[in-house]
Amino acid sequence: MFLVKLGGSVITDKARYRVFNKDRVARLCSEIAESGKDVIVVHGAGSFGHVLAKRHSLQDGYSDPEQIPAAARVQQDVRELSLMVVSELLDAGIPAVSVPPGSCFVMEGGRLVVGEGEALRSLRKTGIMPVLFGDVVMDREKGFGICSGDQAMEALAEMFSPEKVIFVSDIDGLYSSDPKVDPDAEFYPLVTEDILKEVSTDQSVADVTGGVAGKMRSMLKICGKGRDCMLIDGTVPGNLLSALKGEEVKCTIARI
Ligand code: IP8
Repeated sequence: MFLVKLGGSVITDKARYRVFNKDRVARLCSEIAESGKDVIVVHGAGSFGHVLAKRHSLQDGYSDPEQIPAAARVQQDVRELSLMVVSELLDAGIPAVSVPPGSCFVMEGGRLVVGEGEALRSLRKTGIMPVLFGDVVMDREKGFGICSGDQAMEALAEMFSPEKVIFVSDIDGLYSSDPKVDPDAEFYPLVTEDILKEVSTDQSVADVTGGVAGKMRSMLKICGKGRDCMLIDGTVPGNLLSALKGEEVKCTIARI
């Protein structure tokens, strides 16, 4: 089984509130279908989640009644995004259903608690792909918090032991600094804990879940079980298909 995260930067315009990149998502879903692989898709929130979450500090948990309408609004926005992603999967011929983490699970101290995941296992047994995503999730300690799609990836990797894990982003891997502004940025084909400490990872717009550094940390956690965990550029047509088929793709691979 393959675990694929479609990052918020590829499926939305992260700088513009609630702008969905329909054509790109349709293409990525077709690549998944064409690969013929058994895949679970998780997706990020992009501008459907991060813009309002940041404005109302939802990632820090409940502190002010003023946050409540924003928490509900973000849940609504990311559900709408998820339904659009699932529509593209269905159109590509993949039976899929959106499973909102905020409606199905809780968090404890900022960590997602999935438990046995009976519903997820049953969906898969039936041949339906459960699609999780970055969401506002109730937290036993903080009232509520933000569960990133990366956290959902960690939980699913634990539960389903995928043979390969692919993070699809708008960049082809980890750099020493932001390659969009620094032409001398060094590319890292491999990331380890030590490399991550050296790197300036302040490379994202309105992002409440840790940007590139957070993603690399998740990748390092997931790759610990003898499986490839890679970050690829999903803006390049064919990259996801190649990665799923095991062909060479420019990427950063996480290794412990
Ligand atoms: O885009 C963030 O999930 P991510 C979720 O996977 C929200 O980091 C609601 C901001």
